[in-house]
Parts: sequence; C-alpha cells; structure tokens
Amino acid sequence: MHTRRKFIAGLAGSAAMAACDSLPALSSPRITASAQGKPNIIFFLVDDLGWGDLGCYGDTFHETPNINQFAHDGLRFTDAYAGAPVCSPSRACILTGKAPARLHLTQWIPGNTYPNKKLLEAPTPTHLALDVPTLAERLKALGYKTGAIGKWHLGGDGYLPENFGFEVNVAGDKHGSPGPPNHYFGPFHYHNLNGYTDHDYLTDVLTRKMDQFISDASKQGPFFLYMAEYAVHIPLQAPQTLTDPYIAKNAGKGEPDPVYAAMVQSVDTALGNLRALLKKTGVADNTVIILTSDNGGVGFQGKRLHRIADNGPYRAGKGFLYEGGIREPLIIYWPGVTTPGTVCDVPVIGMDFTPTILNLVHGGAAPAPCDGLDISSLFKSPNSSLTRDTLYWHYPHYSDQGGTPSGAIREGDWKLIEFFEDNHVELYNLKLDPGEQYDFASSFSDKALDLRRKLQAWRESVNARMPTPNPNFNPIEANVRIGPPGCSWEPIRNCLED
Ligand SMILES: [Ca+2]
Repeated sequence: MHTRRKFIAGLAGSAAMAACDSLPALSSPRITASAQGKPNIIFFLVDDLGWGDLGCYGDTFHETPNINQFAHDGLRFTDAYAGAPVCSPSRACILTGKAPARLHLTQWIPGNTYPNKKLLEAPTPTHLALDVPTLAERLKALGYKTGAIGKWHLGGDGYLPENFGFEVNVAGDKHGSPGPPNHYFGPFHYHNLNGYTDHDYLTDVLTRKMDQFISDASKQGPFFLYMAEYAVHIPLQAPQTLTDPYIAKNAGKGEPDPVYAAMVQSVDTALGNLRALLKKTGVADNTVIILTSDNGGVGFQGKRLHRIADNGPYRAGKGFLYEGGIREPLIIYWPGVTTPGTVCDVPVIGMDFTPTILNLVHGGAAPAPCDGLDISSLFKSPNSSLTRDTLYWHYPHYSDQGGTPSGAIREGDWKLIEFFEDNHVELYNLKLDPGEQYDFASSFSDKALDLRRKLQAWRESVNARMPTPNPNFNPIEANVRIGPPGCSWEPIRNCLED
C-alpha cells in the first residue's frame, strides 16, 4: 500500500491564506415565521476515523481535548454504526435515511474492478440518484440555510451537493480523498475551492470556510451544515508543527503513527474552532452538533503491518463487516436536551440520522421507505431502548483493504456475517467477545440459522443486489484490480479514493 508522507514545515493554522475564492452567496435572507426558533444542525463527519481514535473512546496517544470536552458536554454512543464499511454508501444513508442496499449504492464511487475474483461484484451506480429525497432538501424546504463543506463523494458534475438541496457547497465533488498534486496542502482543485499555497492545510482551510458559512447563515435563520472533513483519510499528511510532538511522544518507534495522530488532532482543533465560533455568534445554545465517522479506520499500512487508526478492541477495519469496519464514534450535543457526560450503548446506525434530525426540527417523517429510526428518545433517556431488534449491512463487493462480498446482521449481542464467496457464516457474541475472535456458528447453529434467515429476508425486502459467479475466476491472479478512469496508479497502491 502506498502512502506518501509529506512533511511541510511551516504554520498551517496561522499561515497567510491566499483568498482565492469565496463562498457562494446565500439566497434570500428572509426568515420564515415557521423557521424561527428551530435549532441549527451541524453534522460533523470525519472520514475513516477509528472507533478508538479519540481520547474519550480510550486512545492514549492522540491529543483530542476538544472532542473529549464535547463528549463531556454531550451524549456519547458506544454502539453506533456506519451503514456501510466504505465512504460513499455510508454517506448516502446518512443523507437519505435509506439503506445502501435499497439505494443499490453499496460501494465507494466509482470503485475498482477485480476481473479475476471468485465473484463478480453487484452493480452499483456512480452517483446518488437525483430522485432520492435528501435530508438537505427537506430542511431547505423548512426554511433552513443549507451548506455542505468538505468531502461529498456521492457523484461528480450534475450530482453535487447543490443538486441535492444544499445552497452552499465548498470542496464537495467527486473526490473521495484529497487530490493531487499536494493532497492535503494547496494548491487545491475542488468544486468552489481552488488555489492556495503549499502552506495551506486543507483541514484548516475548511475550518475557515465553515466559520464563514456559520457567520453568514446564523444571521439569516436556522441553518444545516454538513461539515464533512476530508481528514483523516489517507494519504497521511500533516503540518510538521503538528507532527513533531508525536514523533517525540513515541520516541522514534514509529507507532502509533505520528502523522495520523497529527491529522486526528487537526480535526479536534476544527471542532474546537467550531464550538468557539458558535459561542461567539451567540447561537451555541440553539445548535445541535452530531459528530461521527463514515466507516472504520484503516487498520494497517503496507506489509510492515504498521498501525494507522485505532479501532479499539474491534476486529479489522475499513472495508470489512467485522466491527472494526463499521463501529463508529458518535457524540451528540444538544444544549438543554442531552445530559452532559452521558453514555448510550443502544445500537444505532447511519440511516437513523435523517429521521432523527427531521423529528427534532419538527420536520415530519422521513421520506418513505426509511430504513432508520428516530433515535431522539435516547437523547434524554440514554438507558431506554428503541423499537428495533436488528441492524443489517450489505456489502456485495471486494474492498481494497481485503474485505470480501458479505452481509451482516446484529440482533442483541449476536452478530452474524455471511460471506458470499463460499456461503459460510460466522457468528459472534459481541458482549462476550467484542473482538470477534470466537466463531459460534457451529456450536449455536440454531441461532446462526435464525439470523441467516432474517438477513436473507431483509435483503429480499430491500431488493438488494447480489454478486454473481465469475466465469473467469482465476485464483492465481485474483488480486489483480483495475482502477477507474482517471485514477492515478502506483505499483503497490491503487486509487486513493475509496
Ligand atoms: Ca470513509
């Protein structure tokens, strides 16, 4: 796996910024009567953050004081899940309330092709369908100013945030990771974000754009900000000033990764800046902040098995349906509603955000069919339960990290994963064995059969697409992969978009 590190000396946060572009103007500043008093909503999405990457989730290396404070002030979930183990489908379900399997959007866009694997992957689109109602469209109709800043990864031209209800879009386009030539450093080449210099660090630039949006929008009424950081997705790049303390901290051992740690800290700083700005603008007490990630952290880098992300006690990482690929940090803060310092262990999933946010703004039910639940009852009563016994995942693809076509179901403490290549199942008890090390499929065969039937019935109910046998299956050449057009190839590391 290729990861090019770039250490650029200089100040990122305070570097002189070339003002190469500005935010598109918001539309009419009129505030509708129905919109007054509604809370602002900020969805703060980190990319590829591991469950255990934050101090408040047990990490002892990364410095995340702002997020730790945020968890101290809000409600932290232990059993929150992404709807998919890779970027695009996970983001699609957050913004629509629909399962990736139902959308048929189950792989990162545009994905790689594996011509020699045992299975041919299920077909998946290169963009979110325009006729799928989105959370942003609903909030906009309710009088919200809607902004998307950062990574989009749900399609290119014609399928950008502004095509799905966002009035402002900064840097949201086809990119699934920071693009060349300098990736996290300028000059940038994104939709509505161009120029800058190699002293400008993308995370910090996006923070300034976030500040600008909030400063403008908060004067006009309630706002919805989808703040999707490109960090902490590879390539690993951070300002030298952020990285140096971590190099000293691990005394040259190289693990945990000092650059990755610096990237995590950069996101922590962004959240700190966000909260400070909300206070400064006087809207902090009427703003809901939701912080989570879109899939598990990247487990290892290259053949040296050099650890990148910290997925806590969970097995594997991004690209797998083991817990490390789908279990996410989730912290929600709603002043006056969530109780400071509370923890919730009720399982929740990406599809829950759309119905939950619509409920808390009195926006009606999520567009049907909705595969999520309104979880806002947990805000005040984190020890209560939801009217749901099962969660489902469907990933009929090969991941660049080594995952194979599979599906999964969680019911209570039980978790079953069905592997489509050979149809074997693995059954785990997450309470006894959170690391999924002990497969109970044989010893609890009745439970395995029951969960498998439920998983299959659910797939039929959402019309999930399945992989098919590959007539050209070649086990010797099985790992050959063909990247999408325009993908920059490296000998041992393919496209960085996933
Ligand atoms: Ca991701």
